[in-house]
Formats: sequence, structure tokens, C-alpha cells
Amino acid sequence: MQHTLKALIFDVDGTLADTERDGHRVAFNKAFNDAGLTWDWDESLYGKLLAVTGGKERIKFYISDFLSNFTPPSDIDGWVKELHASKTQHYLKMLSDGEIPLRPGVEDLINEARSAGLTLAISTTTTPENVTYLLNATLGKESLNWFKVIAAGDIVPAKKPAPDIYQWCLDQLELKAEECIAFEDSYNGLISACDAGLKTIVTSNVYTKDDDFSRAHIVCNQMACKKEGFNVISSSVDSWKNANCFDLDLIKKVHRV
Ligand code: XBP
Ligand code: MG
Repeated sequence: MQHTLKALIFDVDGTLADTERDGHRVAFNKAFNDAGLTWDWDESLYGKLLAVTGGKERIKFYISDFLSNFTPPSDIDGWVKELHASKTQHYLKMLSDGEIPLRPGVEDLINEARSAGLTLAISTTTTPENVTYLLNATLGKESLNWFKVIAAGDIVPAKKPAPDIYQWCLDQLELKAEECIAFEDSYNGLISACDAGLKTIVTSNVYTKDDDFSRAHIVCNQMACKKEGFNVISSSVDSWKNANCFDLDLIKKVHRV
């Protein structure tokens, strides 16, 4: 049975905006410095730490797998939560200062989808405030109303690659997975969306370009048109490789496959 495409569900970090290297990573380091820690997550180390989604979980991953002689405080959860809250404040300031733009083609696709009457939603591991601040800084305050559901952060216990956040989003949308399509940038995000039953389109980035995207129907370098440098990196249907634009026409073809 062919379902009508009713909603587009977007991941945030790495998909809507390239937030990790020059955003989250910098905010983490500022928080570590404020806390008197000598920790410095450089670009290469951060790429390894991105294997774990969730900022609090990533800090714990760093402590357990990358530090040998660090004795965490007895209330490790409380301490990490406080450190992460400090990082979030730094990140929110970067967003408010307009330091993090949307990736190419994202705004055009969102406007095209709105004009076509499609429902928009977000499904992300990041902190909810990080989403609203990003939307406000890039698309304006009004844009917060464009997304029917913003599924973010600790709203679900298990973070990506667990499917929970996408399942929660579908439940809130009251839509079937077959009526939607997901947009992701990473292996963890792709697995999360696919395990929630969603067809998924990937736009890779510097940190995720070597990820295993075999479960994606199509992998592109960005959401744009050929004249702006868009290209299809891989796809399950050969003819898509000649697509001129990352637009609703291409998305509907992927949804129908
Ligand atoms: C990416 C993540 C997030 C961010 C950091 O989320 O894993 O944890 O790296 O944000 P997604 P927080 O790709 O699902 O948007 O520190 O707020 O977790
Ligand atoms: Mg992502």
C-alpha cells in the first residue's frame, strides 16, 4: 500500500546546521575551562567522542574511555549535569550571537515543504533550548510555530541510535512512519530513524562522511541545487544520481520507493 507523504522529520545537529565542530565542541571547552578542568576536546578527539550522542553521555564517555587518572566526584551524575548546563549556556550564547548558520538549502526546503502543506517536525538528541535558539536565530521567532513537534534531548531515556526519539515524535504527530521521511547526518541518527520504521535521507558532513549509510535510500553532500554544489553521493536508485536539486520532487521519489 502506497502511503501519502505527510511529514518531514529533521534531525538538528549536522543536518539543519553544522553545529558540532565550531559550536558544541567550542562550548564544551569553554565549560571545561570555567570549571578549572584542563580538558581540551580538539577537532580530532571530538570526532571520536561523537560516537556517543548526548552531551552528558559524551562527557561520561570521555571520562571512562579517554581519561586514565581522573577521579570523578562521588555524585558524578550531578556534577556532569552541572558541567553540561554550563556548556549549554555557552552554546546558547553562540546561537544568539548568530555564530551558527543553517546548512545550504535547508531554509529553501523548509519553505518549499511549508508551501506544499507538509507537516514539519524535529527529532534530535540535543537539548530542547538549543533547537529553539537555533530556529529563532536563523529563521526567526515565527519559525518555532512551523514545527508541529520538537522531539529533543532527555524527553526519551534512550538516545540515538535507539529509535525512541523518532518513535516519540511519530506518536506526537499521530502519523505512521510510512507517512513521513527523516533527514539525518550520522550513522547513529540513521539507525535511530530506520529502526523507528522511517525512510531516511542523509546529508553527510565532515565528521560523518565515512559513516556506514547503507540503510539510507540516498546520501547527498547537502540540501541545495547543482549550481550551488549539490551532489548525490550514493543512492538505491541509479536515476536519482542525476537529480539537479535536493527538493520535494526528489524527496517524494525517495518516499515512493
Ligand atoms: C547530536 C548530539 C547532541 C549534540 C550536543 O544531536 O548527539 O548531543 O552533539 O548537544 P542530533 P547536547 O544529531 O540528534 O541533533 O550537548 O545538548 O546533547
Ligand atoms: Mg545529527
